Amino acid sequence: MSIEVEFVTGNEHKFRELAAALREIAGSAVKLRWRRQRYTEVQADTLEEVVLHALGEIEGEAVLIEDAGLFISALGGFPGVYSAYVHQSIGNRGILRMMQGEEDRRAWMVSVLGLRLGTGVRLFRGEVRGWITGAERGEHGFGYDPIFVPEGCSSTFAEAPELKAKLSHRKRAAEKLAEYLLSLQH
Ligand code: ITT
Repeated sequence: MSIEVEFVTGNEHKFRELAAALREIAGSAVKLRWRRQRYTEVQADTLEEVVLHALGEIEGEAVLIEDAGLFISALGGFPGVYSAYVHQSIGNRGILRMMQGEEDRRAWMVSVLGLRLGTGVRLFRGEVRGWITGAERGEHGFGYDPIFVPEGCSSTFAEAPELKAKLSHRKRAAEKLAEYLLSLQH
């Protein structure tokens, strides 16, 4: 038996990463299809609120969406829920400028996956701690990957995609999602 879920996102990188993670964890028991669609994100205080609101707007029997973000300790958690806007406007270089001279480089990336199956809604949260580099490094990945190094490592996610596949916020959220979807099939 296998369960099919539609991942609604305008970001192909997110789809590829999540599909690969689910394949690795659940094999063919979970099938992820990509519904390439942008949707409006409300401005809210948490990624969870953004996801819950968006899930209410999107049609479908088995749909999944994700809101992700980068949270920087020295900036009080900024850009956080504003991550998409900030990346579009000032980008990684803008973040690095804001962090110039800052010794506290701690940061964390968060993924909140929202699943709606029929009328039931569930959220799955994944988090990875790390720090912000002094310059952009690496060509892989997307978004903030060139400036984020996971805890205990020395490469950015953009330099080491295998590291990202193993311990990213998205991978951790995918583990919880897969566990839930597999539990429905027993
Ligand atoms: P959808 O909303 O259509 O799913 P998006 O790219 O807008 O796609 P988010 O709102 O979840 O995705 O992402 C917020 C920002 O964080 C955006 O600028 C992304 O590029 C960035 N981001 C998300 N996941 C990331 C990751 O795994 N590594 C680096 N940056 C990431």
